[in-house]
Amino acid sequence: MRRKIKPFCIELNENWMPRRYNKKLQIKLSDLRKLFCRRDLVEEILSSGEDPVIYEVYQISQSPSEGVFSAATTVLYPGKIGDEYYFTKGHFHLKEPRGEVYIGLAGRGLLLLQDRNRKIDKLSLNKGEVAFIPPNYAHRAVNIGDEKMVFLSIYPSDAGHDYEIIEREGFSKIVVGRKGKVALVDNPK
Ligand code: S6P
Ligand code: ZN
Repeated sequence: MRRKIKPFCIELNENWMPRRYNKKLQIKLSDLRKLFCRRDLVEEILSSGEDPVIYEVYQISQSPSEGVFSAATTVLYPGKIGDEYYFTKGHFHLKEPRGEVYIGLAGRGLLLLQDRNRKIDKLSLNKGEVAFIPPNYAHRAVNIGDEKMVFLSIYPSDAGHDYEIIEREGFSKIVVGRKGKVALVDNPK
């Protein structure tokens, strides 16, 4: 028989961090070295001894059962490598069909969505905006502002994460800031 899961509530503090979480992940530039377009600049920064934190994830994970949700607060710092804005790795969900909801809590951001045919969509993910990610779309958040971008994600706890395709192929578009404007351009890689 399936174990009964009790309802529960977790408070977010004034910085939108959950007061209780199971796991905290800290992703640094060295973890994303293959993903930024200007790998030469990444290696230059790393070889100078710096390895800036790009984002942190505070996960409220539940057991991977059908119908159960997990959630996470992500704090994505502002910055660029060359003219490419800082982003999260991005992933497909392993299990189909599993969608997700992102809720913008602070800052200015975009959500890049890529389907299995590498077709790109983009959604705005500023403070106060709620983005619905359909199943079968890889998703990546991009901070296009000067402040921390914070969002809450809510996803089926049995979704799983497939990072491999994105690590191998990247997204077909990247988000850059050029001459004061935010633009989506073809990934030159
Ligand atoms: C999980 C959800 C988010 C991300 C987080 C970090 O399905 O999409 O909690 O895990 O924003 O992004 P990534 O791509 O490194 O997992
Ligand atoms: Zn996801």
